Amino acid sequence: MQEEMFSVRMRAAEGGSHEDGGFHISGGETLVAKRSLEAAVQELLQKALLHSRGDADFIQLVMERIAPHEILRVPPLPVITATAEHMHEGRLYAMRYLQTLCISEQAARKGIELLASQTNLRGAAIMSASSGERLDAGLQGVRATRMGWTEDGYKQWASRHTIASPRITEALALATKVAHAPFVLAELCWSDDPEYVTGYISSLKEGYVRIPHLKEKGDFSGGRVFYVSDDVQLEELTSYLEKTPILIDKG
Ligand code: PML
Ligand code: MG
Ligand code: MG
Ligand code: MG
Repeated sequence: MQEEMFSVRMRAAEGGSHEDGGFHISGGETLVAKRSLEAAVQELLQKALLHSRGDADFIQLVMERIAPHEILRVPPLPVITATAEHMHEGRLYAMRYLQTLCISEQAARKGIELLASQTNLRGAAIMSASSGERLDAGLQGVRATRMGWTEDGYKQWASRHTIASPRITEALALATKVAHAPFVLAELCWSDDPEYVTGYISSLKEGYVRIPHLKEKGDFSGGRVFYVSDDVQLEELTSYLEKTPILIDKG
């Protein structure tokens, strides 16, 4: 018999809920077997409570059972770390590298400018890879959820990667799900955590490329941009990102 699986998602804000204008502190999500649900909830709760963006006074945790037969399994994207000694070099690298992934110069610039100008972005911006126009409805952002690792997949990956940490493994699971999304050409991300300056550009084509400096320490800016092709069907894309359950499995 297949094990029961649960999707867990957390969001936390300070000064009230996000809807009431609170400041976004942290979000996180995973997909785990029922027997690991308590541990997963505890880990996400800790993430919300111990975040360097602030002191959350609104924390929401949602758990939903997922039918095992609906879950797709994919291996993690390969991980590469680029060289960038400081933010200027990191952003220049990102500008150039995005263009090798069929993102126009204008869209690459708009994506970087968007992340640099947002300190309270919840969910990812959907952006046209050709024009750089933002396409998510009402500029509300779209959240990728319902993804996690299989135990074996995680063990194998962690045994081969010394960089394994909760932050990176969560980001890699999300990036892997997003890379498999219809219409998505690439993702650009850096954390809105003022203590964490490494970001990444990921794609199905080239994998997960970490860029050590995409902002300066102390900066609260950050978030995610999903670059999409001109033929994008937003409903199909949003439904995949929010609903399709994905487990990252052994490579
Ligand atoms: C986040 O923490 O919100 C994003 C994490 C980016 C991880 C980058 C990396 O170190 O690979
Ligand atoms: Mg975060
Ligand atoms: Mg996150
Ligand atoms: Mg794709």
